Amino acid sequence: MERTFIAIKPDGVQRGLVGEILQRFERRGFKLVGLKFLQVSEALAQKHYAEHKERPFFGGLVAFITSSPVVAVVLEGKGVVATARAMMGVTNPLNSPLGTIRGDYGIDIGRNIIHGSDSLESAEREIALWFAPEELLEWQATLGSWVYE
Ligand code: D4T
Repeated sequence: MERTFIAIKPDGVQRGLVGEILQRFERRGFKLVGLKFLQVSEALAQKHYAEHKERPFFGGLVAFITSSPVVAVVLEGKGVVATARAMMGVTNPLNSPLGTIRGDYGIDIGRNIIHGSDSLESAEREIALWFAPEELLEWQATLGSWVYE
């Protein structure tokens, strides 16, 4: 089954949106397989955002993600990579439709509340970066047959 990596960024945590955001994914039917609350190190932030190393906003991005705790999540389910991105909205919250997480709660691009892997390859890389294998739980969700036919 497909897996994705989600991070509720410092602004999402500080604004008390952790429960609300996790609830949206749970209610959609996606299964939690990893969940932790952490202070992101400079090294992890730099690796996570490595693709943006040359961009002018890179320094600010690393400073922001390390500024206050983050909730790291691995979700599992059919089509979860693309669907989680659709539920988040687009990078700039002001351009995100109402009903999406960024569209409902954000304004500025540098305070866009949540990160989600943008492809299966990114998901695999990010899950390995943020979680040790033993932190990902294999468990049977008994509601599964009420979510999948
Ligand atoms: P993340 O990676 O946080 O899920 O965001 P996206 O996948 O939607 O967008 P991204 O990788 O292009 O940007 C990463 C991160 O950088 C911030 N950002 C982005 C910024 O502060 N200024 C900018 O001009 C851009 C393009 C927001 C998200």
